Amino acid sequence: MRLAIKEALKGKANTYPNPRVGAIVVMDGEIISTGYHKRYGAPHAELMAIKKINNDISGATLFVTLEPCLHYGKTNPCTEIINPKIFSKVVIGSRDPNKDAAGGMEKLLQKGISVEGPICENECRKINKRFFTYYEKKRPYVILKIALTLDGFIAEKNGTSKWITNAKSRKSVHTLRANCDAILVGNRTIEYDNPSLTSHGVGKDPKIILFSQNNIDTKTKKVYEHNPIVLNKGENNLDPKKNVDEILKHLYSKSIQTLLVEGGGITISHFLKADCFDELHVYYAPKLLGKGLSFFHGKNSLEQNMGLTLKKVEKFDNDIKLTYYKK
Ligand code: AOF
Ligand code: ZN
Repeated sequence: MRLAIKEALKGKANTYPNPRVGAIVVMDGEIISTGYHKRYGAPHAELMAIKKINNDISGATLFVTLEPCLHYGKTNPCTEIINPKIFSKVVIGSRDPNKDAAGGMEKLLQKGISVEGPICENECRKINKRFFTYYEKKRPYVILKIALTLDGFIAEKNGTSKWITNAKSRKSVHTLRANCDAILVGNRTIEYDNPSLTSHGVGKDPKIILFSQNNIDTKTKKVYEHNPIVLNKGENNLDPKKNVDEILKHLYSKSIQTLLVEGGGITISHFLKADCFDELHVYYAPKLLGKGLSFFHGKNSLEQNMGLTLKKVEKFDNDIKLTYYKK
């Protein structure tokens, strides 16, 4: 199964919003074929591995990182191509959380194939974190991104924030945007910064979501060229948890699998206070302000454990980026 995971990883970010899936065919203890899902809309991993084997064999085992699908989607169900004359066993790494496609395990049993697993489940789930979060929690996978001076400010007191981080850091943000379905900011960010919120040609542009405290009259701003969705805080204004839950429910219904929250402090703080996010990306630039707009508007104590694990440290010339995962 670990080799099947290695296969799956070859799909990189190209399979998104579909999962990365790998498959391996074993016969008499030897690997006779491998396959992976190459890109969104392309044949599934199972077909990629099965099409390369000789149809005269029998008693083979198929290892696949995700339960084979049972639905007619962009391809025929994978359960249809797993022939009991060839395969006596299928070992799966994880069950499919997508209700439209799930149920392959039972179907294979009905066909007289023995099914084992899930095995290496944590590893198999880890390679598709966004996919599992979206289908299981029924909300987008949430990434919070913030750019800070060394003394922890997101802007000067008057709102000026151009630029805290350097061009290389900002380029990496454009790549991050291209890998997210939607980007959410508060109306102050629109007023102060007038950002485009696009991927600047790196890849596809995320859908823009404006989180508004009251009605905003910023129609002259760049984001309005991109048909943004405007969400009003409404009556949940004072309750971050309710507010965030409502936003995420709405975005789930719009099939947004990954949401990038880019600030400012009030909007990011809503997600931090609601304790509802999956990753926190912090850029630090070697600048000091002394006084400025702060990042977090809550009142935590040092005893508070935010449940963050440092996953990556990157360097962009003199800036650094810290990536934390939330438990
Ligand atoms: C994949 N690749 O290797 C496997 C998948 O959009 P469709 O019709 O290609 O179906 C996508 C669903 O099929 C996906 O969400 C997952 O539930 C299931 N299995 N998908 O893209 C694969 N095995
Ligand atoms: Zn399939």
